[in-house]
Amino acid sequence: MFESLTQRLTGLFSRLTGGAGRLTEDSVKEAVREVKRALLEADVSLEVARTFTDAVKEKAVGREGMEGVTHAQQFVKIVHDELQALMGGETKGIEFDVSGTTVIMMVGLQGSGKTTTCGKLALWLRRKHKKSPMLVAADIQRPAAIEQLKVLGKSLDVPVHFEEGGRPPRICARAVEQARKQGSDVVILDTAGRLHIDEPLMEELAAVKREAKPHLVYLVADAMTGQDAVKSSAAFHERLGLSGVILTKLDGDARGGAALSIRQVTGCPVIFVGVGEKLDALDLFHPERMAGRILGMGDIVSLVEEAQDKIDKDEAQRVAERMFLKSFNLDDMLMQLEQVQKMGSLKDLVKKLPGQFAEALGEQELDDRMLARQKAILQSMTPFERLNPEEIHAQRRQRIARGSGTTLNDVNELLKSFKQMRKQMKEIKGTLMGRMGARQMEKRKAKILKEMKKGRIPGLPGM
Ligand SMILES: Nc1nc2c(ncn2[C@@H]2O[C@H](COP(=O)(O)OP(=O)(O)O)[C@@H](O)[C@H]2O)c(=O)[nH]1
Ligand SMILES: [Mg+2]
Repeated sequence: MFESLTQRLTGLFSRLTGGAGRLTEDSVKEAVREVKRALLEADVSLEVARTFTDAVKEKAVGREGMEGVTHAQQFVKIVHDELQALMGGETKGIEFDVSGTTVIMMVGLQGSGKTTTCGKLALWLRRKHKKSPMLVAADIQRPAAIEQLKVLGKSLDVPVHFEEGGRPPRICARAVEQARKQGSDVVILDTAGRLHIDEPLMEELAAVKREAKPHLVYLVADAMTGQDAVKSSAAFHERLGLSGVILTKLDGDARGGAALSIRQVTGCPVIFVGVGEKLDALDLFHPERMAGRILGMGDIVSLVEEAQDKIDKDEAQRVAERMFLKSFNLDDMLMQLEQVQKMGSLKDLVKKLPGQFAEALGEQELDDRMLARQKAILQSMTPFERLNPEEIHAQRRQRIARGSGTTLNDVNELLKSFKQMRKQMKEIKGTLMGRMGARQMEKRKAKILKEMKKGRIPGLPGM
Protein backbone atom coordinates (compact mmCIF):
# COMPACT_ATOMS: atom_id res chain seq x y z
CA MET A 1 0.00 0.00 0.00
CA PHE A 2 2.81 2.42 0.80
CA GLU A 3 4.96 0.76 -1.79
CA SER A 4 5.64 3.79 -3.93
CA LEU A 5 6.41 5.99 -0.95
CA THR A 6 8.65 3.36 0.59
CA GLN A 7 10.56 2.80 -2.61
CA ARG A 8 11.08 6.43 -3.29
CA LEU A 9 12.33 7.26 0.18
CA THR A 10 14.50 4.17 0.34
CA GLY A 11 16.08 5.09 -2.95
CA LEU A 12 16.63 8.61 -1.80
CA PHE A 13 18.23 7.59 1.46
CA SER A 14 20.53 5.05 -0.09
CA ARG A 15 21.78 7.81 -2.32
CA LEU A 16 22.31 10.05 0.67
CA THR A 17 24.02 7.31 2.64
CA GLY A 18 26.36 6.74 -0.25
CA GLY A 19 27.41 10.38 -0.22
CA ALA A 20 30.01 12.13 1.83
CA GLY A 21 27.90 11.73 4.94
CA ARG A 22 27.62 15.37 5.82
CA LEU A 23 24.16 16.82 5.48
CA THR A 24 24.51 20.42 4.43
CA GLU A 25 21.66 22.87 4.21
CA ASP A 26 21.61 22.19 0.49
CA SER A 27 21.41 18.43 0.77
CA VAL A 28 18.64 18.79 3.36
CA LYS A 29 16.81 20.95 0.90
CA GLU A 30 17.10 18.30 -1.77
CA ALA A 31 16.12 15.48 0.58
CA VAL A 32 13.14 17.45 1.82
CA ARG A 33 12.01 18.08 -1.75
CA GLU A 34 12.19 14.34 -2.40
CA VAL A 35 10.15 13.58 0.69
CA LYS A 36 7.52 16.07 -0.39
CA ARG A 37 7.36 14.55 -3.86
CA ALA A 38 6.99 11.07 -2.34
CA LEU A 39 4.15 12.26 -0.12
CA LEU A 40 2.32 13.87 -3.01
CA GLU A 41 2.70 10.67 -4.98
CA ALA A 42 1.14 8.77 -2.09
CA ASP A 43 -1.86 11.07 -2.49
CA VAL A 44 -1.18 13.29 0.49
CA SER A 45 -2.58 16.78 0.04
CA LEU A 46 -0.17 19.57 -0.79
CA GLU A 47 -0.93 21.34 2.44
CA VAL A 48 -0.22 18.32 4.64
CA ALA A 49 2.92 17.53 2.66
CA ARG A 50 4.16 21.09 3.07
CA THR A 51 3.52 21.21 6.82
CA PHE A 52 5.24 17.87 7.19
CA THR A 53 8.35 18.73 5.23
CA ASP A 54 8.66 22.10 6.95
CA ALA A 55 8.77 20.30 10.29
CA VAL A 56 11.36 17.84 8.97
CA LYS A 57 13.49 20.63 7.58
CA GLU A 58 13.43 22.57 10.80
CA LYS A 59 14.55 19.56 12.77
CA ALA A 60 17.21 18.46 10.29
CA VAL A 61 19.09 21.63 9.44
CA GLY A 62 21.94 22.30 11.83
CA ARG A 63 21.62 18.97 13.57
CA GLU A 64 24.93 17.98 15.10
CA GLY A 65 26.66 14.84 13.96
CA MET A 66 26.61 11.67 16.01
CA GLU A 67 29.33 9.12 16.30
CA GLY A 68 28.71 6.07 14.17
CA VAL A 69 25.69 7.53 12.39
CA THR A 70 25.66 9.21 9.01
CA HIS A 71 23.71 12.37 8.51
CA ALA A 72 21.49 10.54 6.09
CA GLN A 73 20.61 8.04 8.77
CA GLN A 74 19.83 10.86 11.13
CA PHE A 75 17.60 12.35 8.51
CA VAL A 76 15.73 9.05 8.16
CA LYS A 77 15.15 9.03 11.89
CA ILE A 78 13.77 12.55 11.80
CA VAL A 79 11.43 11.65 8.96
CA HIS A 80 10.38 8.53 10.85
CA ASP A 81 9.53 10.42 14.03
CA GLU A 82 7.64 13.10 12.14
CA LEU A 83 5.67 10.46 10.23
CA GLN A 84 4.74 8.84 13.50
CA ALA A 85 3.66 12.15 14.98
CA LEU A 86 1.70 12.97 11.84
CA MET A 87 -0.30 9.77 12.20
CA GLY A 88 -1.16 10.45 15.81
CA GLY A 89 1.89 9.23 17.70
CA GLU A 90 0.50 6.42 19.79
CA THR A 91 -1.79 3.46 19.17
CA LYS A 92 -5.18 4.39 20.59
CA GLY A 93 -7.23 1.21 21.04
CA ILE A 94 -10.77 1.18 22.42
CA GLU A 95 -11.93 2.62 25.71
CA PHE A 96 -14.89 0.72 27.04
CA ASP A 97 -17.67 2.48 28.91
CA VAL A 98 -17.77 2.02 32.66
CA SER A 99 -21.50 1.24 32.54
CA GLY A 100 -20.60 -2.21 31.22
CA THR A 101 -22.24 -1.71 27.83
CA THR A 102 -20.23 0.15 25.21
CA VAL A 103 -22.18 1.37 22.19
CA ILE A 104 -20.22 1.83 18.98
CA MET A 105 -21.82 3.57 16.03
CA MET A 106 -20.31 2.89 12.64
CA VAL A 107 -20.83 5.48 9.91
CA GLY A 108 -19.51 5.87 6.41
CA LEU A 109 -20.28 6.04 2.73
CA GLN A 110 -21.81 3.11 0.94
CA GLY A 111 -19.27 0.51 -0.08
CA SER A 112 -16.62 1.76 2.32
CA GLY A 113 -16.73 -1.56 4.17
CA LYS A 114 -18.98 -0.64 7.07
CA THR A 115 -20.94 -3.86 7.36
CA THR A 116 -17.88 -6.04 6.86
CA THR A 117 -16.01 -4.00 9.48
CA CYS A 118 -18.88 -4.41 11.98
CA GLY A 119 -18.32 -8.15 11.73
CA LYS A 120 -14.54 -7.82 11.92
CA LEU A 121 -14.82 -5.59 14.97
CA ALA A 122 -17.17 -8.03 16.72
CA LEU A 123 -14.68 -10.82 16.15
CA TRP A 124 -11.75 -8.67 17.25
CA LEU A 125 -13.54 -7.64 20.46
CA ARG A 126 -14.33 -11.22 21.29
CA ARG A 127 -10.81 -12.41 20.62
CA LYS A 128 -8.82 -9.57 22.18
CA HIS A 129 -11.13 -8.41 24.93
CA LYS A 130 -13.35 -11.42 25.60
CA LYS A 131 -16.43 -9.34 24.86
CA SER A 132 -19.87 -10.54 23.86
CA PRO A 133 -20.88 -8.14 21.12
CA MET A 134 -24.24 -7.57 19.49
CA LEU A 135 -24.72 -6.33 15.93
CA VAL A 136 -27.56 -3.98 15.04
CA ALA A 137 -28.97 -3.61 11.53
CA ALA A 138 -29.69 0.10 11.30
CA ASP A 139 -29.40 0.31 7.54
CA ILE A 140 -33.00 -0.34 6.62
CA GLN A 141 -33.05 1.32 3.23
CA ARG A 142 -31.79 -1.77 1.50
CA PRO A 143 -33.30 -5.11 2.54
CA ALA A 144 -30.09 -6.77 1.34
CA ALA A 145 -28.18 -4.85 3.98
CA ILE A 146 -30.11 -6.50 6.82
CA GLU A 147 -29.64 -9.87 5.22
CA GLN A 148 -25.88 -9.27 4.85
CA LEU A 149 -25.54 -8.49 8.56
CA LYS A 150 -27.66 -11.51 9.53
CA VAL A 151 -25.42 -13.82 7.52
CA LEU A 152 -22.35 -12.22 9.05
CA GLY A 153 -23.75 -12.63 12.57
CA LYS A 154 -24.52 -16.25 11.93
CA SER A 155 -21.05 -17.05 10.65
CA LEU A 156 -19.52 -15.40 13.74
CA ASP A 157 -22.12 -16.69 16.13
CA VAL A 158 -22.89 -13.13 17.22
CA PRO A 159 -26.49 -12.02 17.91
CA VAL A 160 -27.97 -9.57 15.40
CA HIS A 161 -30.76 -7.18 16.33
CA PHE A 162 -33.01 -6.24 13.42
CA GLU A 163 -36.55 -4.95 12.97
CA GLU A 164 -38.74 -4.86 9.90
CA GLY A 165 -39.71 -1.24 9.39
CA GLY A 166 -39.43 1.49 11.99
CA ARG A 167 -37.02 4.40 12.31
CA PRO A 168 -33.29 3.63 12.66
CA PRO A 169 -32.82 5.83 15.76
CA ARG A 170 -35.60 3.96 17.59
CA ILE A 171 -34.29 0.60 16.40
CA CYS A 172 -30.86 1.42 17.72
CA ALA A 173 -32.13 2.71 21.07
CA ARG A 174 -34.22 -0.43 21.53
CA ALA A 175 -31.27 -2.61 20.59
CA VAL A 176 -29.12 -0.96 23.24
CA GLU A 177 -31.83 -1.61 25.82
CA GLN A 178 -32.03 -5.21 24.70
CA ALA A 179 -28.26 -5.61 24.86
CA ARG A 180 -28.17 -4.38 28.47
CA LYS A 181 -30.85 -6.93 29.34
CA GLN A 182 -29.22 -9.89 27.67
CA GLY A 183 -25.68 -9.07 28.81
CA SER A 184 -24.10 -8.04 25.52
CA ASP A 185 -21.30 -5.73 26.59
CA VAL A 186 -20.65 -4.11 23.22
CA VAL A 187 -23.31 -2.96 20.76
CA ILE A 188 -22.20 -2.23 17.19
CA LEU A 189 -24.60 -0.15 15.09
CA ASP A 190 -24.35 -0.72 11.34
CA THR A 191 -25.90 2.44 9.94
CA ALA A 192 -26.94 3.34 6.41
CA GLY A 193 -24.56 4.86 3.95
CA ARG A 194 -24.95 6.77 0.70
CA LEU A 195 -22.77 7.11 -2.31
CA HIS A 196 -22.19 10.72 -1.40
CA ILE A 197 -22.59 12.74 1.74
CA ASP A 198 -26.01 14.38 1.73
CA GLU A 199 -28.19 16.15 4.22
CA PRO A 200 -30.87 13.44 4.72
CA LEU A 201 -28.12 10.94 5.56
CA MET A 202 -26.48 13.28 8.03
CA GLU A 203 -29.87 14.01 9.61
CA GLU A 204 -30.56 10.34 10.08
CA LEU A 205 -27.13 9.66 11.57
CA ALA A 206 -27.40 12.64 13.89
CA ALA A 207 -30.76 11.31 15.09
CA VAL A 208 -29.28 7.86 15.74
CA LYS A 209 -26.52 9.51 17.71
CA ARG A 210 -29.03 11.53 19.75
CA GLU A 211 -31.29 8.61 20.60
CA ALA A 212 -28.95 5.65 20.89
CA LYS A 213 -26.22 7.72 22.62
CA PRO A 214 -23.21 5.80 21.34
CA HIS A 215 -20.00 6.05 23.36
CA LEU A 216 -17.89 5.82 20.26
CA VAL A 217 -18.57 6.93 16.70
CA TYR A 218 -16.24 5.41 14.12
CA LEU A 219 -16.07 6.45 10.53
CA VAL A 220 -15.32 3.63 8.14
CA ALA A 221 -13.42 5.07 5.19
CA ASP A 222 -12.03 3.44 2.07
CA ALA A 223 -8.29 4.09 1.86
CA MET A 224 -8.38 3.54 -1.90
CA THR A 225 -10.27 6.78 -2.30
CA GLY A 226 -7.28 8.71 -0.98
CA GLN A 227 -7.94 12.40 -0.50
CA ASP A 228 -11.69 11.82 -0.85
CA ALA A 229 -11.53 9.64 2.25
CA VAL A 230 -9.81 12.48 4.05
CA LYS A 231 -12.41 14.99 2.91
CA SER A 232 -15.35 12.82 3.92
CA SER A 233 -13.71 12.18 7.28
CA ALA A 234 -13.60 15.91 7.85
CA ALA A 235 -17.27 16.28 6.85
CA PHE A 236 -18.46 13.41 9.06
CA HIS A 237 -16.37 14.66 11.94
CA GLU A 238 -17.76 18.15 11.71
CA ARG A 239 -21.31 16.89 11.79
CA LEU A 240 -21.14 13.90 14.12
CA GLY A 241 -18.02 14.33 16.20
CA LEU A 242 -16.06 11.19 15.40
CA SER A 243 -14.09 9.23 17.99
CA GLY A 244 -11.87 7.81 15.33
CA VAL A 245 -11.51 6.45 11.83
CA ILE A 246 -11.26 2.89 10.54
CA LEU A 247 -9.43 2.81 7.23
CA THR A 248 -10.36 -0.14 5.08
CA LYS A 249 -8.81 -1.75 2.02
CA LEU A 250 -5.25 -0.90 2.92
CA ASP A 251 -4.40 -4.31 1.46
CA GLY A 252 -5.32 -3.09 -1.98
CA ASP A 253 -3.34 -0.72 -4.12
CA ALA A 254 -4.20 2.27 -1.99
CA ARG A 255 -1.33 4.70 -2.03
CA GLY A 256 -1.60 5.24 1.69
CA GLY A 257 -1.98 8.99 1.64
CA ALA A 258 -5.24 8.81 3.59
CA ALA A 259 -3.58 7.01 6.50
CA LEU A 260 -0.98 9.75 6.56
CA SER A 261 -3.29 12.73 6.41
CA ILE A 262 -6.48 11.90 8.28
CA ARG A 263 -5.10 12.76 11.68
CA GLN A 264 -3.57 16.01 10.50
CA VAL A 265 -6.63 17.17 8.58
CA THR A 266 -9.46 16.08 10.88
CA GLY A 267 -7.76 15.83 14.24
CA CYS A 268 -9.25 12.35 14.52
CA PRO A 269 -6.94 9.40 14.98
CA VAL A 270 -7.04 6.29 12.82
CA ILE A 271 -7.92 3.49 15.23
CA PHE A 272 -8.10 0.39 13.06
CA VAL A 273 -7.11 -0.61 9.57
CA GLY A 274 -8.84 -3.19 7.39
CA VAL A 275 -6.35 -5.27 5.48
CA GLY A 276 -8.43 -7.82 3.64
CA GLU A 277 -11.88 -9.18 2.95
CA LYS A 278 -11.68 -11.93 5.53
CA LEU A 279 -13.20 -11.31 8.94
CA ASP A 280 -9.91 -11.48 10.81
CA ALA A 281 -8.33 -8.85 8.57
CA LEU A 282 -8.63 -6.01 11.05
CA ASP A 283 -5.64 -4.56 12.91
CA LEU A 284 -5.14 -1.83 15.44
CA PHE A 285 -3.42 1.07 13.77
CA HIS A 286 0.16 1.51 15.00
CA PRO A 287 1.61 4.86 13.88
CA GLU A 288 5.11 3.84 14.80
CA ARG A 289 5.01 0.57 12.88
CA MET A 290 3.41 2.32 9.95
CA ALA A 291 6.14 4.94 9.92
CA GLY A 292 8.72 2.16 9.95
CA ARG A 293 6.95 0.40 7.13
CA ILE A 294 6.75 3.52 5.03
CA LEU A 295 10.46 4.03 5.40
CA GLY A 296 11.28 0.34 5.31
CA MET A 297 14.32 1.18 7.38
CA GLY A 298 13.74 -0.11 10.86
CA ASP A 299 17.43 -0.83 11.47
CA ILE A 300 18.48 2.70 10.81
CA VAL A 301 15.93 4.01 13.22
CA SER A 302 17.16 1.80 16.03
CA LEU A 303 20.76 2.55 15.16
CA VAL A 304 20.13 6.25 15.57
CA GLU A 305 18.24 5.61 18.78
CA GLU A 306 21.23 3.77 20.18
CA ALA A 307 23.55 6.56 19.19
CA GLN A 308 21.23 9.05 20.84
CA ASP A 309 21.30 6.95 23.97
CA LYS A 310 25.06 7.05 23.98
CA ILE A 311 25.02 10.81 23.61
CA ASP A 312 22.78 11.06 26.66
CA LYS A 313 25.29 9.01 28.58
CA ASP A 314 28.16 11.17 27.42
CA GLU A 315 26.23 14.20 28.61
CA ALA A 316 25.87 12.66 32.07
CA GLN A 317 29.58 12.07 32.08
CA ARG A 318 30.24 15.65 31.12
CA VAL A 319 28.15 16.78 34.04
CA ALA A 320 30.24 14.60 36.31
CA GLU A 321 33.42 16.09 34.94
CA ARG A 322 32.12 19.57 35.44
CA MET A 323 31.63 18.67 39.09
CA PHE A 324 35.28 17.75 39.34
CA LEU A 325 36.30 21.16 38.13
CA LYS A 326 34.96 23.00 41.15
CA SER A 327 37.23 23.72 44.03
CA PHE A 328 35.90 21.22 46.43
CA ASN A 329 35.32 21.69 50.16
CA LEU A 330 33.51 19.86 52.93
CA ASP A 331 30.39 21.96 52.39
CA ASP A 332 30.18 20.57 48.86
CA MET A 333 30.62 17.12 50.24
CA LEU A 334 27.78 17.65 52.69
CA MET A 335 25.54 19.12 50.01
CA GLN A 336 26.16 16.16 47.76
CA LEU A 337 25.43 13.75 50.58
CA GLU A 338 22.13 15.47 51.22
CA GLN A 339 21.26 15.31 47.56
CA VAL A 340 22.08 11.66 47.46
CA GLN A 341 19.81 11.05 50.42
CA LYS A 342 17.04 13.19 48.98
CA MET A 343 17.15 11.17 45.81
CA GLY A 344 16.44 8.02 47.72
CA SER A 345 18.61 5.09 48.42
CA LEU A 346 22.04 4.97 46.90
CA LYS A 347 21.20 1.72 45.19
CA ASP A 348 18.39 3.37 43.29
CA LEU A 349 20.63 6.23 42.39
CA VAL A 350 23.26 3.94 40.99
CA LYS A 351 20.67 2.44 38.70
CA LYS A 352 20.22 5.87 37.16
CA LEU A 353 23.90 6.35 36.48
CA PRO A 354 25.42 5.52 33.12
CA GLY A 355 26.30 1.84 33.01
CA GLN A 356 30.00 2.48 33.34
CA PHE A 357 29.63 4.21 36.72
CA ALA A 358 27.09 1.76 37.98
CA GLU A 359 29.29 -1.18 37.13
CA ALA A 360 32.32 0.31 38.79
CA LEU A 361 30.40 0.98 41.96
CA GLY A 362 28.92 -2.45 42.29
CA GLU A 363 25.56 -2.43 44.01
CA GLN A 364 26.37 -4.67 46.94
CA GLU A 365 29.11 -2.39 48.14
CA LEU A 366 26.91 0.59 48.71
CA ASP A 367 25.82 1.29 52.18
CA ASP A 368 23.21 3.89 52.99
CA ARG A 369 24.14 3.74 56.65
CA MET A 370 27.62 4.87 55.82
CA LEU A 371 26.12 7.90 54.11
CA ALA A 372 24.18 8.72 57.25
CA ARG A 373 27.34 8.43 59.34
CA GLN A 374 29.34 10.66 57.03
CA LYS A 375 26.56 13.19 57.03
CA ALA A 376 26.47 13.23 60.84
CA ILE A 377 30.20 13.88 60.93
CA LEU A 378 29.96 16.73 58.44
CA GLN A 379 27.04 18.28 60.29
CA SER A 380 28.95 18.23 63.54
CA MET A 381 31.57 20.49 62.02
CA THR A 382 31.32 24.27 62.21
CA PRO A 383 30.87 26.18 58.94
CA PHE A 384 34.42 27.45 59.38
CA GLU A 385 35.70 23.90 59.63
CA ARG A 386 33.85 22.77 56.54
CA LEU A 387 35.33 25.60 54.50
CA ASN A 388 38.81 25.07 55.95
CA PRO A 389 39.36 21.32 56.31
CA GLU A 390 43.08 21.75 56.95
CA GLU A 391 42.22 23.57 60.21
CA ILE A 392 40.55 20.51 61.69
CA HIS A 393 43.20 19.40 64.15
CA ALA A 394 43.15 16.64 66.75
CA GLN A 395 41.03 18.44 69.35
CA ARG A 396 38.41 19.40 66.83
CA ARG A 397 38.31 15.87 65.49
CA GLN A 398 37.58 14.55 68.98
CA ARG A 399 34.73 17.03 69.39
CA ILE A 400 33.30 16.18 65.98
CA ALA A 401 33.40 12.46 66.72
CA ARG A 402 31.59 12.97 70.03
CA GLY A 403 29.05 15.31 68.48
CA SER A 404 28.23 12.91 65.67
CA GLY A 405 28.21 9.75 67.75
CA THR A 406 31.06 8.28 65.73
CA THR A 407 34.66 7.41 66.49
CA LEU A 408 37.80 9.42 65.97
CA ASN A 409 38.74 6.84 63.40
CA ASP A 410 35.55 7.54 61.42
CA VAL A 411 36.33 11.23 61.36
CA ASN A 412 39.89 10.60 60.27
CA GLU A 413 38.68 8.32 57.48
CA LEU A 414 36.27 10.91 56.20
CA LEU A 415 38.91 13.62 56.14
CA LYS A 416 41.35 11.31 54.44
CA SER A 417 38.97 10.42 51.65
CA PHE A 418 38.01 14.06 51.29
CA LYS A 419 41.66 14.98 50.76
CA GLN A 420 42.12 12.24 48.23
CA MET A 421 39.07 13.33 46.34
CA ARG A 422 40.23 16.92 46.27
CA LYS A 423 43.63 15.90 45.03
CA GLN A 424 42.13 13.89 42.23
CA MET A 425 39.85 16.70 41.25
CA LYS A 426 42.81 19.02 40.99
CA GLU A 427 44.52 16.48 38.79
CA ILE A 428 41.48 16.15 36.60
CA LYS A 429 41.29 19.87 36.34
CA GLY A 430 44.91 19.95 35.26
CA THR A 431 44.23 17.21 32.80
CA LEU A 432 41.32 18.97 31.25
CA MET A 433 43.13 22.26 31.08
CA GLY A 434 46.21 20.64 29.60
CA ARG A 435 44.00 18.86 27.08
CA MET A 436 45.53 15.52 27.71
CA GLY A 437 44.53 12.54 25.66
CA ALA A 438 41.33 10.59 26.12
CA ARG A 439 43.21 7.58 27.43
CA GLN A 440 44.67 9.53 30.33
CA MET A 441 41.28 11.01 31.10
CA GLU A 442 39.92 7.50 31.29
CA LYS A 443 42.63 6.54 33.78
CA ARG A 444 41.80 9.45 36.06
CA LYS A 445 38.17 8.60 35.86
CA ALA A 446 38.87 4.99 36.77
CA LYS A 447 40.76 6.19 39.83
CA ILE A 448 37.84 8.32 40.94
CA LEU A 449 35.46 5.49 40.32
CA LYS A 450 37.57 3.35 42.60
CA GLU A 451 37.13 5.97 45.31
CA MET A 452 33.40 5.95 44.74
CA LYS A 453 33.41 2.22 45.07
CA LYS A 454 34.89 2.58 48.53
CA GLY A 455 31.88 4.64 49.48
CA ARG A 456 33.57 7.99 49.18
CA ILE A 457 31.70 10.63 47.39
CA PRO A 458 33.20 12.59 44.56
CA GLY A 459 30.79 14.52 42.38
CA LEU A 460 28.15 12.11 41.30
CA PRO A 461 26.87 12.69 37.78
CA GLY A 462 23.66 14.55 37.38
CA MET A 463 23.88 16.51 40.62
N1 LIG B 1 -9.78 -5.86 0.20
C1 LIG B 1 -10.60 -5.42 1.15
N2 LIG B 1 -11.91 -5.37 0.92
C2 LIG B 1 -12.72 -4.93 1.91
C3 LIG B 1 -12.21 -4.51 3.15
N3 LIG B 1 -13.24 -4.10 3.91
C4 LIG B 1 -14.35 -4.28 3.16
N4 LIG B 1 -14.05 -4.77 1.94
C5 LIG B 1 -14.96 -5.09 0.83
O1 LIG B 1 -15.64 -3.92 0.45
C6 LIG B 1 -16.90 -4.23 -0.09
C7 LIG B 1 -18.00 -3.39 0.57
O2 LIG B 1 -18.10 -3.77 1.93
P1 LIG B 1 -19.41 -3.53 2.82
O3 LIG B 1 -19.07 -3.97 4.17
O4 LIG B 1 -20.60 -4.16 2.20
O5 LIG B 1 -19.54 -1.95 2.74
P2 LIG B 1 -20.70 -1.00 3.31
O6 LIG B 1 -21.55 -0.62 2.16
O7 LIG B 1 -19.97 0.18 3.84
O8 LIG B 1 -21.43 -1.73 4.37
C8 LIG B 1 -17.09 -5.71 0.16
O9 LIG B 1 -16.83 -6.40 -1.03
C9 LIG B 1 -16.03 -6.06 1.19
O10 LIG B 1 -15.60 -7.38 1.10
C10 LIG B 1 -10.78 -4.55 3.36
O11 LIG B 1 -10.22 -4.17 4.39
N5 LIG B 1 -10.03 -5.01 2.32
MG1 LIG C 1 -23.41 -2.06 4.63
